[in-house]
Amino acid sequence: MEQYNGSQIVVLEGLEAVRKRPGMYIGSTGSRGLHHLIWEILDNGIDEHLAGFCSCIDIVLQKDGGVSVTDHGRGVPVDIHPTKKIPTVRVVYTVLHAGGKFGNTVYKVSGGLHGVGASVVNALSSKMIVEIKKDGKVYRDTYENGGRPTTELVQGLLPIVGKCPKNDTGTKVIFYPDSTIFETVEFKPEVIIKRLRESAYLNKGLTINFIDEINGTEHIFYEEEGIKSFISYLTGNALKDAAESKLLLSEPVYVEGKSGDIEVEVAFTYTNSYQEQINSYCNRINVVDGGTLVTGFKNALTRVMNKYARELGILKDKDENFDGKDIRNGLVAIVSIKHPDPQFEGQTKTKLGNTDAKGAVDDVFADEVTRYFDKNIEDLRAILDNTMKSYNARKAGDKARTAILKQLNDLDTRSKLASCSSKKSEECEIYIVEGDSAGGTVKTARNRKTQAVLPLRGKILNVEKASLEKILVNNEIKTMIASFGCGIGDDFDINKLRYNKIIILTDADVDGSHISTLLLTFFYRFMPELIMEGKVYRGLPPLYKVDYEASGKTRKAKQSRYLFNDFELEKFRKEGHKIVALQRYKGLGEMDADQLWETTLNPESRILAQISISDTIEADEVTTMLMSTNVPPRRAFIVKEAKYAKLDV
Ligand code: 1YM
Repeated sequence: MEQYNGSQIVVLEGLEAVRKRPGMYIGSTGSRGLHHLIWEILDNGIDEHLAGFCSCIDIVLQKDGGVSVTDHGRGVPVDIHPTKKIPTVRVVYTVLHAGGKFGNTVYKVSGGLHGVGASVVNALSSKMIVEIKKDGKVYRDTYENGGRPTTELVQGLLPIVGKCPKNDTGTKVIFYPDSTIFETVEFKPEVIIKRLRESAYLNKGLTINFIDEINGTEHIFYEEEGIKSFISYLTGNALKDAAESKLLLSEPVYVEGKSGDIEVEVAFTYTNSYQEQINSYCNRINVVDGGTLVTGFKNALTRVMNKYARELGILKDKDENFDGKDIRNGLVAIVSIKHPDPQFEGQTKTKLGNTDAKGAVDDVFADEVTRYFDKNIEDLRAILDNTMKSYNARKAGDKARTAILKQLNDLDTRSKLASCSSKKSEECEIYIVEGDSAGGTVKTARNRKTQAVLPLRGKILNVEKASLEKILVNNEIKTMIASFGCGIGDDFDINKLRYNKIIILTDADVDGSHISTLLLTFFYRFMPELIMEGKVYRGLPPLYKVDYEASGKTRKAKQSRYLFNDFELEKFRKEGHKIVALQRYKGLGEMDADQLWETTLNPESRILAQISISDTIEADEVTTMLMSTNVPPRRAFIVKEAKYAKLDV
């Protein structure tokens, strides 16, 4: 074992801090956090591609539970670090770097939850091996138990463990996630594949090989046309699921350019749907909430299209400009920029704040797309045609909608809604409950002052393909909008919301999750601010009630406890309690009012999962998936991993 000098002890204290609060560094210790370890190492390899030194990365999901990531770049430096006096590679893997910025490559992946650094992965691994090929030599460093070095240095340097051709260079990292830290250490190939595909689209020319040794499969990702092919992939998916969807352009439009230090790429097409979808990336990080780069794109698109509409005589002198909304009707776009100093804003750091990004995207996109349309007049006409249709439909719809909305305000909701007596929205909550019978129990059990209950009968309308006018005819939805009090679509005003929390409460079965997904789809499409502002929650009723004798020393009194999932049950069993009785709840209906209050309604003891949109593409894929009726919806796609508290009763 190595003797640690002073600085190494400080280093280990840093890594110890990561082990104590892993959530702060990788978001969670669930499956999402686990996969984050791979992205962290992978991003270092991708940085090397971006710096121009690496065209191929290999990832192997090993049978022994390890993951190996290999790039063929320069290799992490192995020389002695000027201040730390240990090999630079060991600094990279054992020193915690604030913000994860290290080295001096211009476009490093950093910000948001990314870029916490390779040392965090080491801290959360039971074992890690780093192998570097450089100058015809192979070096290896090894760590155990959260980053403790196990390789003895020779005069401050790593030992040479082999030889290789001089032109064979690169970095290989193998890590084994620590099973005492993660709730699961099982990687999901489909999650990895999705991410690698996205990486290939965002890094054109990079080849990513994925070998899944556990399932015996291999995948190669390579996208010569980058985000242009990404658009084809996204719309291709939508078209497969909805036979009636059509593309308005023969192929996606792709433009690129540079403004100062900022590189801009945009690809887009149009479908005949009512929605617009703009996915934005800064330094390959998905900026879910958009920001300046999206504003720049929208401004330029609106300006350019209006200019053409006038030149072609579609808009006359006396006509007002087309609204951006009409121009973007059916749009599917990707805006990707590379920025030397990105500022990510908002609570979740998912919005770009740099003002220069707005101007850069606006300039580059306006110039380049004008050049494109001058040569491709039929694409231009197809889009303007579509804009005109949207404009006319909106004008016609406006009248009908105003009438319905007016009627909504007068709607008598008392028949279904059990409202609460308080009028202070900050203390009020509304439970949307599956079915009349569960709704009845919730009505009995609730706190009448602050908790309102709205039982939903059967399934709500699938809103994905329906226009707003059609949706407003649906009774369940009408009641919901009327209860919330904040309007819908363009007329939505979150300040008028009557409740501080909207809590979806369904059974923990397939039907329940379908209803819950339909509701989320509705919110996502027509009241997205509800989700963005963190107003929407899912109630998590317990799955089990155990009666047990505590394994403690003195008292052997019988106790009971609610457990919320199988993971908790397994953990509880491992704790060695003697289980006397185990009850599995099949639905909300099986609980009496007291139990329901204690486990699901009481703010002191209930568990709520806040809904957030963690990934626009995923959210859109789920809503698209819902269009085809026979695909079972995936659960929990935008549910933040819930924290499972124990409830002692
Ligand atoms: C599978 C993971 O980490 N590759 C990698 C990392 C680095 C370099 C090359 C690199 C960067 C620089 C100079 C530079 C890193 N180096 C450092 C640091 N793959 C993987 N490949 N030479 C090599 O940024 O200037 C941090 S990461 F700081 F040591 F230079």
